[in-house]
Amino acid sequence: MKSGFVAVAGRPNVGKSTLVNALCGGKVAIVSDKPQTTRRRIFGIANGDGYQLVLADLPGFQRPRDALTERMQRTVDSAFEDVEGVLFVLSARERIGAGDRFIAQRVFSFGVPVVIALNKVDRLKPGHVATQMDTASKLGDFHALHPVSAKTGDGVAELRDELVELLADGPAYFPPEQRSDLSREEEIGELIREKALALTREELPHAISVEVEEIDEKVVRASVYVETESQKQIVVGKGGSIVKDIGTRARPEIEALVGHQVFLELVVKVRPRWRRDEATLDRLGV
Ligand SMILES: Nc1nc2c(ncn2[C@@H]2O[C@H](COP(=O)(O)OP(=O)(O)OP(=O)(O)O)[C@@H](O)[C@H]2O)c(=O)[nH]1
Ligand SMILES: [Mg+2]
Repeated sequence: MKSGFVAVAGRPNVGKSTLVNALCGGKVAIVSDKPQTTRRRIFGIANGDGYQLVLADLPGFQRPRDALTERMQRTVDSAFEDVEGVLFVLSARERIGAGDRFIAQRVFSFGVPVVIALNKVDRLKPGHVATQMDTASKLGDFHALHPVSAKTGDGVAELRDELVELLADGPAYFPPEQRSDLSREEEIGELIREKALALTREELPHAISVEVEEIDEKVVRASVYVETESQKQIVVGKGGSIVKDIGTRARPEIEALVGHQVFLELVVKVRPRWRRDEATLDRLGV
């Protein structure tokens, strides 16, 4: 049996979580088109013939602005101990620049193999991909470089094989049926947050958090927190239309998770400055 941990590093929004999901063959982490979607470390578990690869999906590297983002960056800073390697994710759709070089300085200093995934190569011209691969290859002394599309799955199997090569003899850390280290409540809270992120824009997505209060046979009760009354009005929507939409989108995925129909009760609440409140952040597990 081969096993071990690989940390997933990169700028916000490059597709780290989408790639972790693709590598694990199912949804582990939520995804959105807004940066700073991932707020805490999530282990995504990929089991295969004679191996267990545990991917540590992480928030993107960022400059902290408040207690929330400070904690997120601390999570990133402490995630590279005891890993067999680092998966350094870049977006081929953006200029590879100072932000990536800053992260490269860190990840190439840990003394473990760095595998670069040049993500989002779907629908890019081969010449452009080649140029981006050339730029990526100059970031540091990488172990391997894979062009991939987490979205279409192109190159993902080859990347997985590469990461499995880094594993050492060891035990399975998680039971084979387990796909992540999130609790049921956390998984459901994240699904609801994903739908709320999809329906909001600009600063609002960053001000949203979700807490699941109760899960029983028939009912899931959860609160969607924002920081101000005007944000609440937006998330509730005209006649409750937005919060209803969040629920409609989240419910099928929650039902697939728990294996039966549920009634989803969502309430939007204001909790001023929760992003700066350590007790709230403790409760959210960030
Ligand atoms: N075209 C394309 N889009 C992708 C690909 N992978 C991810 N995306 C999109 O990129 C956006 C960000 O994806 P995430 O997986 O949330 O990115 P992340 O790096 O985890 O972001 P943070 O958690 O905020 O740091 C989403 O809109 C994804 O759909 C890809 O291979 N191709
Ligand atoms: Mg993410």
